[in-house]
Amino acid sequence: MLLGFKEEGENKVSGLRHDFLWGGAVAANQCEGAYLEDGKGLSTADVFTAGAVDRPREFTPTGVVEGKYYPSHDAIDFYHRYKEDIALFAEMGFKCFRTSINWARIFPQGDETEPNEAGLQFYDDLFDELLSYGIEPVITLSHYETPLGLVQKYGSWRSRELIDLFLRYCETVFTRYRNKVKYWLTFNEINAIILHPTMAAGIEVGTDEHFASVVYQAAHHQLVASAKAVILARSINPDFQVGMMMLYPTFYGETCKPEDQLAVMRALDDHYFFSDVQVRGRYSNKAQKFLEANGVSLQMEPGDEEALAEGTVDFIGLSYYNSNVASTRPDVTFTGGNMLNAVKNPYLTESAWGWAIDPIGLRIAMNNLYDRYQIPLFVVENGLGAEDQVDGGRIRDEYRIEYLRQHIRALKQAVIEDGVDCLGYTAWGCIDLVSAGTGEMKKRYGFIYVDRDNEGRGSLARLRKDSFYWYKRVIESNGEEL
Ligand code: BGP
Repeated sequence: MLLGFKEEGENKVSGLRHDFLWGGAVAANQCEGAYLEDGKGLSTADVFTAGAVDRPREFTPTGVVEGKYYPSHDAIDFYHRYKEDIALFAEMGFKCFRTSINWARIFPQGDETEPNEAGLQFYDDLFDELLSYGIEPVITLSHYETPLGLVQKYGSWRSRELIDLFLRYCETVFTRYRNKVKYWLTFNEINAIILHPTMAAGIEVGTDEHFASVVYQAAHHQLVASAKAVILARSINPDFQVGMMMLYPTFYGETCKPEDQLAVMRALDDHYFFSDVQVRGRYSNKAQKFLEANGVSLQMEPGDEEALAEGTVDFIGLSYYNSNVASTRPDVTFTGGNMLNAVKNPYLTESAWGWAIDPIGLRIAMNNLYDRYQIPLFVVENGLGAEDQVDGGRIRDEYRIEYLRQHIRALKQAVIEDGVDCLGYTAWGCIDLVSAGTGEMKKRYGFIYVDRDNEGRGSLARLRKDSFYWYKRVIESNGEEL
């Protein structure tokens, strides 16, 4: 007789790890503002205008264009208000806080030989503030914020020179914060380079260029840079834990037709392309065949393969928002999704931005990754972007609570029922911030409301939403009380 798996609660053997890292996540460019303060240079994020769900953000690589609105310039002014914000995170009981270091605060143009002390000091103060509350910083080295100087001078990650410039930056911050930061992530959603190379890597591919050759060569540079950063990190502090970070798009076949299932496999291969290198240390046979079939001949240099093999990561960070459908039909209907539009799934409801709400997809994502790689996972982004109404000072965001409740339940099932090793969970945009996809403020993810609108109006005052009190209980009970 075959024994079936039990549903949650039955024969439960254990819960989440006692040191489970509950917290929230942001990125420097989406919250800090102060875009030219204390010597900071422009980053790619500073030249993305505001857009909307039906109006793409415009990228102005020559610099800031007068008359256009760039939401990162002030964002939510975290740069000046981080103490107030961290006090609120501490009130919720955060064990960790994920943010990024904005590379252009440390090396304003990206290729200076000496770092900018004021930028380094800002992150010293920020990390000290977190540590004073016992909140562990989880730091992304590059989160969609390449210094613009590197785009203008080198063509960004098209150029191999970016590898050494990135490593100079890494060495500076690894050394400076070696006693303050333990958890590092190299590139945010490294696989997003194939979906949105401009946002992810500062690259615009011309219509006369071979898209795959440009993008996969740039990706190779990032992969080598990431591997070398891991090696460097270990030489600076062997206790560092360095992770990769990928956008995980769970795919379902539209039907049980074998061709649809093959399409699922193919769709996921696009993304495992990256994690296979970062976790296993080499391009898989399938990845090599894929490059060949697409006419890409990667320019490798001696030492690249050795670096990839040695610089494998300690854990996998993933973002998960929505699932997708693989279909072989030409006339499918599309809806929204993180970085890539998804095929509509009739079994799922969607957020106001059209992103399918699918907690089971998170359980599947975690199982797929853990079964494949057998190293710990860290869910470093998950959340619901929604418009909130302030009603007499109160924000009743039951929809957000429901989304998070269901996703945390799915995470627990992956851990408790399926045996996935998961280090922690950081809800995306724990405080309202600028949306990466659309540049809007009204697409809110936070437990903390920020009074700021799409046009940059508002007092920037912070308000606790109903979800704030809910998440506090979740953390207090280590996920038992949902
Ligand atoms: C991920 C990014 C984040 C974040 C999130 C939500 O792709 O890593 O920076 O913004 O998605 O997306 P959006 O802001 O478009 O709603």
